[in-house]
Amino acid sequence: MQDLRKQREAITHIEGNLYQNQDARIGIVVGRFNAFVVESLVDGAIDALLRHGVSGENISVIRVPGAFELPLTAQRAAESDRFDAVVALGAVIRGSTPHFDVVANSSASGLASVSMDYNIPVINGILTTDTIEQAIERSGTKAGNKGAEAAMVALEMIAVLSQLDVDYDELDAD
Ligand code: INI
Repeated sequence: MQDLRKQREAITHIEGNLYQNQDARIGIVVGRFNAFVVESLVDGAIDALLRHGVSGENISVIRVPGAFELPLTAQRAAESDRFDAVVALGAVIRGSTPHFDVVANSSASGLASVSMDYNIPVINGILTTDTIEQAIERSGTKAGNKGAEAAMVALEMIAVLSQLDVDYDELDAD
C-alpha cells in the first residue's frame, strides 16, 4: 500500500519569505488622478518596502497623469531592466468617472500583459471603487492600504520567482 505520509513529505513547497529584500529593485508607477487618495497608496507602499528591508536607493517612483497611462509606463519600466518588480498605483472611482469601465479594465489588462511579456511581477495596486468613501477606506483607513498590500505582493513574488530559478536540489538542501 502506498505510504501517503511519505508521499506528502516528499512534496516540494515553494513560498516567498519577506525578509531578504535589501537588493530588491522596485519601480512604483503612479497615476496622479485622484491624488488625494493615490498619495496615501504611495506612502503605504514606500512604508511597507522600507519596513521590509528594501533600500531607499533601490526604489523609484514614476508619476504619470492617470491610471490609463500606467500600463505603458510599467512596460517601459520593465523594459529598462532596472527593476525586479513594478508596482502600479492609482485610483479609479466610478462616481466621478463616466468612462470608469474603460479606464479600470484597460489598466488592469494592460498591466497583466506587461507582466507576462516582460516576465517580472507587475502588481496591480489600482483601486477601483464605486465611491470616494470606499477609496478612502482602502487607502490607509478602515479597510487597509492597497498600496502597502501591493508592495508586499511584489516582494513575495520576487521571492517565489527567484526560487523557481534555482536548481530544485538546492531547495531540498535547505
Ligand atoms: N484616471 C484615473 O486614474 N482615475 C480616474 O478616476 C479617472 N477618471 O475619473 O477619469 C482617470 N482618468 C484619466 C485617465 O486615466 C487618463 O489620464 C486620461 O484619459 C488621458 O489618457
